[in-house]
Amino acid sequence: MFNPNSYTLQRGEKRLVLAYIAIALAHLSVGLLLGFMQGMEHAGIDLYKYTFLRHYYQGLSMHGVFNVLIFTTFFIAGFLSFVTAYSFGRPLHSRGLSWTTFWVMTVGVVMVDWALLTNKASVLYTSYAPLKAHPAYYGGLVLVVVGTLLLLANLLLTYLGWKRENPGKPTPLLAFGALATMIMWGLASTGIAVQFVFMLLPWSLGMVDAVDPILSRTLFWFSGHPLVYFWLLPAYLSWYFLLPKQAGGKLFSESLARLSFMLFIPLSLPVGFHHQFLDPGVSTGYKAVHAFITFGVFMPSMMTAFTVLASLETGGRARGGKGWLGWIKKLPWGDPSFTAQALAMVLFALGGVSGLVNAAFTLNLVVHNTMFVPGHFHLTVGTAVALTFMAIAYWLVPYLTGKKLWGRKLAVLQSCLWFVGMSVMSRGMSWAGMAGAPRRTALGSAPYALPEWITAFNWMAVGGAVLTVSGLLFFIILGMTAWRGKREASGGVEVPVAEPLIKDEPIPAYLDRFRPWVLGATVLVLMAYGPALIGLLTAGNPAIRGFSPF
Ligand code: HAS
Repeated sequence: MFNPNSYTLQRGEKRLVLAYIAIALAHLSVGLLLGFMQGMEHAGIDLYKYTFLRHYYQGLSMHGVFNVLIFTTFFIAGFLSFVTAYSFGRPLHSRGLSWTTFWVMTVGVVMVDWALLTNKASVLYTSYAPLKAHPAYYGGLVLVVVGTLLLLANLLLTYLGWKRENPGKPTPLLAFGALATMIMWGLASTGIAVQFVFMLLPWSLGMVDAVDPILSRTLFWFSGHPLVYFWLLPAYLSWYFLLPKQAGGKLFSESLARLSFMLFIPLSLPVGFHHQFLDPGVSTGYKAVHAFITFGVFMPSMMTAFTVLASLETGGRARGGKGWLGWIKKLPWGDPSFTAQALAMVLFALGGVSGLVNAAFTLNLVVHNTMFVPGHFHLTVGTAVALTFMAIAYWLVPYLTGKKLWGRKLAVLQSCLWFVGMSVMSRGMSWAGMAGAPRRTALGSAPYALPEWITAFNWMAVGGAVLTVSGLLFFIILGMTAWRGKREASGGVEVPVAEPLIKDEPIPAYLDRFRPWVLGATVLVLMAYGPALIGLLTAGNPAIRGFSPF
């Protein structure tokens, strides 16, 4: 159901969203610079010696945690709080809970930052045992996850309040997308909750002597794969429910959009073993089940490709586009928020293809733990998600600050540079990976580097340099917007809520009720993980004492 409304967020609500975004972007800025240093290291130029960082692995740990854990989670918390309040036309259920959530997450981030900056948590973002970090690192990450669960509680309470007053009405689309994302994540987070609270934290505090690395990795990937959809779904929310309006068109199909979000709830979870195809201790049968379901979770993304493209076509045609492809030219390429998202989608299509390579049981043998995998995820989280969040910032920051976006043309250039830089860098990564170059390795100083890797590494360095320029431009534009942006009511922007093409399309109840999908997810998880987990728990695998790389 289309639910246009003119709810204006209160000053305090805007401040909260801005605070989340500020912390997210502060971490992204450092994360991007560290990425540049990594690219240079692979090309043989060691910049770490000019900084206070001890080594490549400290920089890599910070790069991963800052970009994919902190930037994403804080941006998502702010953005989903915003769209939920906006589309329900009311503040979130509890202001106290909203601020408590923010402070719990912020205290967590301060602990994580301290541990990383002091080289006490150089264990890379996957926190694999037997690498052991300082307890502040694990404790801080637990607080960040607790914060996301508090946010879920607040969104659910707001939803229930709205439902009581609007019986029988379908949930407004923006809030629906936010709830589906958070419900999926609420279920998914149980894996790392158990891993961190009952294994890694007591182990790093010295309360237990040793941990089972395979069990620990299995719990991590139980949450780790759905985590990528926790990053992706807010971008999908923008592509489905906001971008068509920015293109001058309509949402092609409300039912398809709802079905796609709902499918992510059961299908995101039972796929974690596709990260462990090469791990011992997990039966081939269960790995095959997870591989099969991975091809299932590919489907809602294919539905998204179809629906979003069709929605953009309605925009291009409404703007006078003719012929099979002529409508593409008519899209608003001068709008940085549109252009950034359209380019993010183009690269995401390639990210999807490389995901299929990873997911194929046999091809995974060739690419696992090689540079091919970073090639994949810089197209997905590094572009589909990060560039879309930048695009959202281009209208959301002006809306929240009441300052018009500074340097619109420069912002279009920034999006194009990101596209070019990432195309070149991820091409270099995939190429190097297929030639056997390992990932997560200080390759610049590796004596075994093969001559055939060199050209690919140079592609990575050139792409990384272009990306760094794009990142700097992004921060200059937002900084100038805050400092010199012309004051205007709501920053001169309107929240671009797209209207469905078919007005008042009847929505089947199963596309508006979360309960059956949560039940389906629980059953699937029990089937796909239950016996494998029991096997791991009872196998008596040797627990390993671990060591701290600091
Ligand atoms: Fe992945 C590893 C499989 C999606 C992130 N993935 C990773 C890692 C990360 C990551 C971070 O099966 C590394 C983890 C680590 O550190 O070890 N991934 C998949 C599959 C998908 C997938 C099948 N991944 C993502 C997303 C991520 C992400 C999304 C972040 C946001 N991934 C794997 C596997 C591994 C893996 C294995 C383990 C590898 C190993 O061995 O370690 C699918 O969900 C992808 C579906 C995507 C599509 C594309 C749809 C396209 C759309 C755009 C259409 C628009 C167009 C343009 C064409 C089907 C929606 C229109 C524009 C106009 C203007 C006209």
